Amino acid sequence: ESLGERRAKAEKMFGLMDGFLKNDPMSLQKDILDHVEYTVARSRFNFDDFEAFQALSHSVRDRLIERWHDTHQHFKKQDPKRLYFLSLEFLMGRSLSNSVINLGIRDEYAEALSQLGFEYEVLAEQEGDAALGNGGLARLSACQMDSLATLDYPVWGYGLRYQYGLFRQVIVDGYQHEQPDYWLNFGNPWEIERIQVSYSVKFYGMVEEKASNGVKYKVWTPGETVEAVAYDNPIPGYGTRNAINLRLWAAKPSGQYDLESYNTGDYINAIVNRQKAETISYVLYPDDRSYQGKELRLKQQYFFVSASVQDIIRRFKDVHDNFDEFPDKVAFQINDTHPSLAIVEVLRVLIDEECLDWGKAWEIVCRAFSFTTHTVNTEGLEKIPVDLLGSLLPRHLQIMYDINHRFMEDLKRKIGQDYSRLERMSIVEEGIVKSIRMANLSIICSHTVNGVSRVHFELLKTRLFKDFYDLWPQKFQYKTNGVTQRRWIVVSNPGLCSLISKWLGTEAWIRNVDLLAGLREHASNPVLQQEWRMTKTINKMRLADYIETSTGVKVSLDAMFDVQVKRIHEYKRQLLNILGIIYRYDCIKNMNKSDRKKVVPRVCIIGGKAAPGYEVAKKIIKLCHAVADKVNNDDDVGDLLKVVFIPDYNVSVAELVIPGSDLSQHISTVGHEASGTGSMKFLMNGCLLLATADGSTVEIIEEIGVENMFLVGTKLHEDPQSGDKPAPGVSIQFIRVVSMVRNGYFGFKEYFNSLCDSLEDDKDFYKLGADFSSYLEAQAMADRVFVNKEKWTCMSILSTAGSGKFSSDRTIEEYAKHAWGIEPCKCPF
Ligand code: B1N
Repeated sequence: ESLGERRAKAEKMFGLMDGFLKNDPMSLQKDILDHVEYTVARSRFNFDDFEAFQALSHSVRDRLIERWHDTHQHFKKQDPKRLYFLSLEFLMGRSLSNSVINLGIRDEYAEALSQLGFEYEVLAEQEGDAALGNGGLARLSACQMDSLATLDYPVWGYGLRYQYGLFRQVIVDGYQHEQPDYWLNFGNPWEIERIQVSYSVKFYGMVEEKASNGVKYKVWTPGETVEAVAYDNPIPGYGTRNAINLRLWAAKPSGQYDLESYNTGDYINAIVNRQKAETISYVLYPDDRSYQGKELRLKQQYFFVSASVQDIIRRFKDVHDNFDEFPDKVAFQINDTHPSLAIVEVLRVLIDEECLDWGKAWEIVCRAFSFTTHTVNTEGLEKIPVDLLGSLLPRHLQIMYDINHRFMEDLKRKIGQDYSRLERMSIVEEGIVKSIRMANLSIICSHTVNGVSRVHFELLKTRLFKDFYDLWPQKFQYKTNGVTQRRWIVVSNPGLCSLISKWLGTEAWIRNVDLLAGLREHASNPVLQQEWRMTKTINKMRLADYIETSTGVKVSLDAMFDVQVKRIHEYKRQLLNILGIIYRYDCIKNMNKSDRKKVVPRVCIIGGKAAPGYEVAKKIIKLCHAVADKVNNDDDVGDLLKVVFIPDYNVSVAELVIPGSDLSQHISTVGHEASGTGSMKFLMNGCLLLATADGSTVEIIEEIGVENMFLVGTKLHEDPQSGDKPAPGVSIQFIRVVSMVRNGYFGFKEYFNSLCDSLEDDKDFYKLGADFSSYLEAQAMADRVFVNKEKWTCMSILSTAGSGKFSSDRTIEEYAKHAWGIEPCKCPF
C-alpha cells in the first residue's frame, strides 16, 4: 500500500463521520479540561474564570473549525458563484454566546460547566468586544454575515485586522477622553492565523510604458512592499452546518525585497524601519465619515483591497483557466466607497497581469461589482486628492483617468454639451484640491447601486445621484437594512426569546422571523401581557445594576427607561433630547406637591461616542453630564427624574441596554439618517419608539402602525417642501431651556456658549427649535400611555410582532436575488 492509498483510505473513513467532536456534556467537559491543560497551560485542578473562558472558547472554536472545513470542502466541490463582501469595518462584538447558540449547544455547555463548578453566564462576561468598526455601518456588516451564514450562501467576508479597534471612551469630570482599545492583549481565541496565506502589497514607485511586438503595456515598479497575512474568523450559521469565513488582513514587514538596506551596515535601523510596515493595520479611523485625505487611511484601503483581490483571483484560477466565467463565479459587494479601489485593482490585474484587453476587462468588472451607499448628502461622499493617489498608487490613478475619459466621451454622445452636468458626473473633481470622487467611480463601474432604506433611495434618485439615476435608472435599487434576530433577541434577551417561542409554539421564528407576526393575536391577552411585563422587569433589573456599577446612579424600576444610544452627531440630535430633559426638570421644579404626584418617573439614558476631533459632539457629552449632575443631586426631584450617561457604549453594552429599555429615541432631523438600525433592535425587543419619520423609521411605521409609536414632527411626504421652508417660529419653551444653559444654570457657561449660539434662529441647521414643540408633545403622549399598563404592553407586543421585516435575513435574500445572483449552497449535515 502506497502512502497515497493509505491517505485515501483514511480520508474515506474519517470523511464519513459526522464530525470528530461529540457534544454531550461529558465530552464537552473533557474538551474544556483538555484546553485548560494543553492550550491555556494551566493545571486542570486550578484555573480561574478567565482561564475557564479561554478553554471554553477554544473548545467552541474546535467545533467551528470542523464546520468551517466541511463548508469549504462543500463549496469547493460545488463551485457555486461566490460572494465576496468587502468592508473596512466589522463590529462583531463578543463571539462566545453567538457561537454556542448558532451551533445549538448552549445548554450542553452550560450543563458541562455547571458540573465543573462554573457558571456559563459568568464566563461569557469575561469576553471583550471585537470593535473593528465605528457604528451602524460596521454593525450592519456583522449582522449581514450572520444572515449570510444562516441562509447558507457561499460567501467570504474580507476586512482589516486592526490591532486597535474603536477607542475606549473614558469620562473624566463629564468630558470624553479616548483610550486605545488594544483588544488583542488578552488573546483572541476566535481567529486562526494563516501564516501560509500571505500576499505582497505594493505602494509608491513609478509606471513606465513599454512595448513588445508593437503592443504597448504599462509596468509599475513599486517603491514599497508590505506583506498581508490572513487571519480567519469562522462565522457559524444558525440551524445549519454551514460556517463561513471572515478573512481579516494584518500587515507584516516583507522579507524579500530589501536586501539593499541590510547591506548598508545599519542592521538595527533596517529592522526598526521595516517594522513600520505593521502600522498600516494598526488602528481603526474613529472619524466616522469625515474624509480628510489622510495617506494612512488610503494605504489601509488599498492594503486590504489588494490582498483580498489577490486571494479571490487565486481561488478563481485554481479551478478556471480563463476569465470568461469570472462574473458567473464571482460577485463583489463593496460596503460604501471605502473598498472601491477594488474595482480599479481588478481592472489593473486583468489588464497588466492577466493581459486582457481593456474591453474584456471592463466588461468583467462591470458585471462583478455591486455597491451600497450609506450616505445622504454630497459632503458625506468620499474624495481622494489626486496628488495623494498619484504618489501612493500611480498606476491606479492612470486607470481612473482612463475610465473617466471613456465615460466622459460616452456621456457627451448621450447628453451633448451639458458641461455642468458633465462636470458633476466626472470622476475627477477640479478645484483647489483636485480629487477623485469615489462614489462616481463606484456607480460607473457597478451593475447595481443600492440604498439602505426607501427614503434613502428617493434621496439618491432625486438629489445625491440624480444625474446618474437619469442616465441609468435600472442600476438603482434599495434594500432596507435589517438586523439579526439571533444576536438581538436570542443572544441578548433569552427571557423574551423563550417567551416568544412559548406563545408561538415554535422556535422556527429564529430562522423565519416573519412568524413573529403570530404574536399579534395575543397582544391583548392578559396572561401574555403579565409575562411580557415580567420579562421586561427582569431586563430592567439587569440594566439598573449595570447603571449603578458604571455610573453610581441608583434608578427606580418603576420609572420609564428612556434611552438614546448611538454615535454622537449633531444630526442625530442628542441635544434635542437633553433640552427636553431640561424642560422636564424645569416643569417638575415649578410644580406643586399634588401635581408632582401625577408625574411619570423617568430614567433618561444617553450613551455614545464622539469622534475624537468632533468638538460639538464632545460638548454635547459634557452638557449631558452637567445636566445629570444638577438633576441627580436635587433631592427635591428624587426618583421623578434621573439622567445617566452610560460610558463606552459598544455592542456588548447594547445587548444589555436594549432589552431593558421601555422607550427609545431616534430623532434625527428628517432627511439626514440614511436608514438607522438601532431602532430595529429596540423594536424587536418590544421597546416603544419615539422617532422622527427619517430613514427606515418610515417603513417601521408602515409595519406597526403610527398609533403604536410616538411620532415626532410630520411625515416627509406630508411636508414635501420641508427642506426649503423657513422653520416655524420657535416656542417660548425652547427659548427658555436654551437660555437656562446659556445663563449657566448647569455651570460651564463659557464652554456651552457656542452650543447655544448654534441654536439661534438662523443658525439652527438641524431644526431643533422647529421640532421642539412636537418633540415635547410626543414625550407627553409617551407619559400618558405609560401609566396605562395594558395599552403600553399591547403596543410593546405589537412592536415585536411587527419587527419581522427588519431582519437582515430579508435584506440578504433581496441582495442575493436582485444584486448578487447567488444561490444557497448548503453543506449536508
Ligand atoms: O450606515 C448605517 C445607516 O443605518 C446609518 O443611517 C448611516 O448613517 C450609517 C464613514 C460611515 N453612513 N456612513 C457611515 C461609517 C464609517 C465611516 O468611516 C462613513 N455610516 C453610515 C448602515 O446603513
